[in-house]
Amino acid sequence: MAYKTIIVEVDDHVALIKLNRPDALNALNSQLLEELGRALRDAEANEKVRCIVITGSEKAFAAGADIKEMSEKSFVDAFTSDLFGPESNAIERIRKPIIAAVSGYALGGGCELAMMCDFIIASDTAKFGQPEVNLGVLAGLGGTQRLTRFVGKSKSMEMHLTGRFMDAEEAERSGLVSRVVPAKKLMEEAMSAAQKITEKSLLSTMAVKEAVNRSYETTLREGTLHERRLFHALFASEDKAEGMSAFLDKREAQFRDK
Ligand code: CO8
Repeated sequence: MAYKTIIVEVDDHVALIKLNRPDALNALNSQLLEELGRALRDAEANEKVRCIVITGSEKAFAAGADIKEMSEKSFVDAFTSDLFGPESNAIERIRKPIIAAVSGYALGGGCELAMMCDFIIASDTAKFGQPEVNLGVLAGLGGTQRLTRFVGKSKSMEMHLTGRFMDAEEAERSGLVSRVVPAKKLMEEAMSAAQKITEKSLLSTMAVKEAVNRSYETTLREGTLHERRLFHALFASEDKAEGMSAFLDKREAQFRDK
């Protein structure tokens, strides 16, 4: 289906979603968010797709929610339409692994979108920030919650209260991104990580995503129990038998997601 604000390519079991509003530094307007949600749902439903990569341009992953569009909304509009609620739920519901490949600005909703992905690979030009305070508001897509879990209270508070940007080196040091790569190699590295994920059993990678995300929602005891039950459940899969036999036979496993 045709998209106007994103470009979607599916190749080698990876769905690559490129945010594409170059004139507005990929600001997230309602059309882009609707199209992104649709593309994610399509990728989730497409049996060929085993991993998703979301990226932007060299200059901007996304410079936040579209300020022009938001400026026209009242409290009543935002509250009654639950502004950004459905979009946020649509991304959270995706069970296949999602990588954010971030170059340039990832600000406000852009930083929050990157944090909603399962991990972030950043180019050395990346800049993260939650500058909503400069607009008289605050983060609205989970930024106060997720950034705090990633980097701790002190740094999160400072970022949200002052609106300052964090460069890629600081983002890696603080645990916001999994690693930093040279800008020219960003897509190669992100696609290579995605490719590695596609070679695993989808049953395992979906279980990993579910279990790691559970660590944010529950106690250590409940989280480890949940992990163990998923571990036990995978013993019922053909892929568990194949993975373990392949190791013992000293050959590559051929997973079939069964
Ligand atoms: N919304 C709309 N348009 C934008 C946005 C934005 N967030 N960011 C940049 N643009 C537009 C500019 O208006 C400009 O358009 P034009 O050429 O027509 O004037 C074009 O993109 C290029 O931008 P600049 O000329 O400003 O480029 P610079 O290189 O000088 O500056 C910056 C780059 C520093 C990124 C600057 O553009 C900037 O500060 N942007 C705003 C960043 C910001 O405040 N983001 C937070 C927005 S609020 C938010 O995200 C709330 C989250 C709530 C949930 C979101 C769910 C999706």
